[in-house]
Amino acid sequence: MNKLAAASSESTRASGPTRAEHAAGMAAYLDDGERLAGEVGNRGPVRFDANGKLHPEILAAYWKHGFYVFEGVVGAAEVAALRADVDNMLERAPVTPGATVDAEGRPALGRDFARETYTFIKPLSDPWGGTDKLNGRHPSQMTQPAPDADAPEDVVYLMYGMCQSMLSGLRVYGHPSLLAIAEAINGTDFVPYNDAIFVKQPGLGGSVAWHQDGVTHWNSPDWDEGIHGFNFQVQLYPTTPGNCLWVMPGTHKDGRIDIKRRVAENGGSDKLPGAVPLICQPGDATIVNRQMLHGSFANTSPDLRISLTFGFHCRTSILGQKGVLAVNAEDVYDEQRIFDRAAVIAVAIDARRQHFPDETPFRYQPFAGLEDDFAFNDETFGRVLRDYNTKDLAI
Ligand SMILES: O=C(O)CCC(=O)C(=O)O
Repeated sequence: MNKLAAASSESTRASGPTRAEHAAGMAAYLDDGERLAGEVGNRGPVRFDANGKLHPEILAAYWKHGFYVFEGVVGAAEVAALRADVDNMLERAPVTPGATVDAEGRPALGRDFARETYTFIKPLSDPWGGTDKLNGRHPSQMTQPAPDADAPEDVVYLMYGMCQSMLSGLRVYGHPSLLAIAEAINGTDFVPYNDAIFVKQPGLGGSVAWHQDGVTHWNSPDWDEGIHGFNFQVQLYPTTPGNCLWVMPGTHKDGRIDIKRRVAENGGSDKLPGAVPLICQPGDATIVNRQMLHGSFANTSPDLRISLTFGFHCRTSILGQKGVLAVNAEDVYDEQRIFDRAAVIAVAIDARRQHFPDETPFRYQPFAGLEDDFAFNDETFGRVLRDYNTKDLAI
């Protein structure tokens, strides 16, 4: 029995322009964004220095623009395994929001997990913009095109808990290059945030209204450009200007932005000038500073996007904070809570080591010497991985 929330649809059916009208109305903006993205650059393969640390040029480029596109981080075979596991999660979703069985009549995935696995929305809708959901951090609603007549009533928007529901998801969480990037940005004692899989089906996927992710530290005397951490997105399919995440370069330095006003000053249009699309190939991984202004449009394009999204923080940003964006708002992030959630990284590294024996595993400093206690096996699945996402460290 699900203790926290039944899967219900988070939005109401949209009635804006048709899908085709929306796509046509986006075309010039998408072209402009693609051109601007080419000018900014900030992409390439991951590179390390002689000491095995992320190359300082990449780090400097990340801190300058607030994002980076790492090309070809995850290999083709691993992407294929991730796609298969994501397909399985999608097939095993409740057949309708709140149902206990999937479309085949089998028990839906995650009905015995403590935290709901799926968020459903109405096709092409914006579930959060202009609402007070998620601390009201999406103040302005995006255009909500009307879906085609044959669109389903509800579509999966997000899936949670990839480290317990997808073996390939657990393994990618322990990817040595990704963890080395996290360490370079947030220090050797970095800690996890959460994970979510964004599902943007062609002609159905909803938007994510313009927002900044962080909610806790905007007025902190210790505020800096990295205090709210960053998110990875590992892309399983090519991403295009029409379906991808858009970011406003440099805005991680700007403090809290009046998004409502920006949209108003743009004539009420969500096509904000200056933003760039994060165009990727399968296996590319992006990093986006959680203080950046970012968002994505309803997917009226013909292309599927699946983005495995997971973030990391500096330990100092988390320790002693309360769980504003967490499942339980009263949670306090003490040493034990951080240790318990960070243990997922240690188990993920071992799951990866077992699967890719020729790869050099990442050494996660907070668990150095504790590797035997956090090897991947049935016992740690129960002790560490099961319902790990009730312990997310969200700020
Ligand atoms: O991928 C998307 O469309 C939205 C991602 C996002 O908003 C986030 O990672 O904070």
